[in-house]
Amino acid sequence: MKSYFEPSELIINSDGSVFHLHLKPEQLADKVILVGDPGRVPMVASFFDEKECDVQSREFRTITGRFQNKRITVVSTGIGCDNIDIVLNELDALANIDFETRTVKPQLRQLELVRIGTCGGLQPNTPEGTFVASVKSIGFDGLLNFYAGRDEACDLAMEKAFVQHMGWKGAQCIAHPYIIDADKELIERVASEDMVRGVTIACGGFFGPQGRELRIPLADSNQNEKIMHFEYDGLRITNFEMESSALAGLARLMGHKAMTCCMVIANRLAGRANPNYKNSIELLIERVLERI
Ligand code: R1P
Ligand code: URA
Repeated sequence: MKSYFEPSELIINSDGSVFHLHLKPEQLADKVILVGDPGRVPMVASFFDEKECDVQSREFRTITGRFQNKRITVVSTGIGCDNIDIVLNELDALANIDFETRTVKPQLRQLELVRIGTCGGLQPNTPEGTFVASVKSIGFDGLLNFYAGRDEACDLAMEKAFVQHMGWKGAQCIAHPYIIDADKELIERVASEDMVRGVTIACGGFFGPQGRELRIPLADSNQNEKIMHFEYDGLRITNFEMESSALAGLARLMGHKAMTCCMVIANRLAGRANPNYKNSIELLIERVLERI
């Protein structure tokens, strides 16, 4: 690992905040809730007893405050694993790099990261409104493949079985999936008894990568059919979203605890969707705030 991070590698704004998030080190709590939609940030913070900061930059809105004596930061990531690369690296820098000396702090500060999102359900036990906690994430996004330690962190046997099941060989291997576990203790505590334990595919897109075909045909016309029938070690793939793999993967490599839980808003089996989900996600938010 490098011992000093040049200004081009870790960009710090003139007010001492980190480049994209515009957050300063002292504004970050150890417990962090990540949401995709910036509009979900004030929704989470509406449960806080007090707020200490509210910072907005691009799609990244951050509020830090207190919920029942717990200091919590809620931050929006926008859509996609590319944004998770920015948010996770900047949160980790805020926690573990000294901004004065631009060197790694001697003691790891471990963050607890819980993503609250929305997703598409793929199985009979994941209709609209279901809360799914991702025990494993399958990354169709490729992000973790750029980091050393990826093979040690991932479930290589399941990756092999999945690619074989999909029949994706050579040039037809349209995704090079990486499969990564969420933090087990966090899953037990936050998912508790009332969330479905699932395997989530995090896609680099909402349409083609999730098997949605509008005017352009898919490269693999049986993609979702095969995904729904994949079984490994008693596990089935339950849902599609777009961030859980990069979150679980980067957190693992950085030494943080992370998990994703999502509310199903699109039932891909039945062909139904609930676009008016915004009020019903409050129950999921309350459960995470109680348990984080
Ligand atoms: C797509 O509509 C977005 O919704 C899901 C997906 O992961 C993607 O970000 O999560 P959020 O509701 O948290 O954004
Ligand atoms: N988010 C996704 O990524 N997919 C869905 O189907 C619904 C929400």
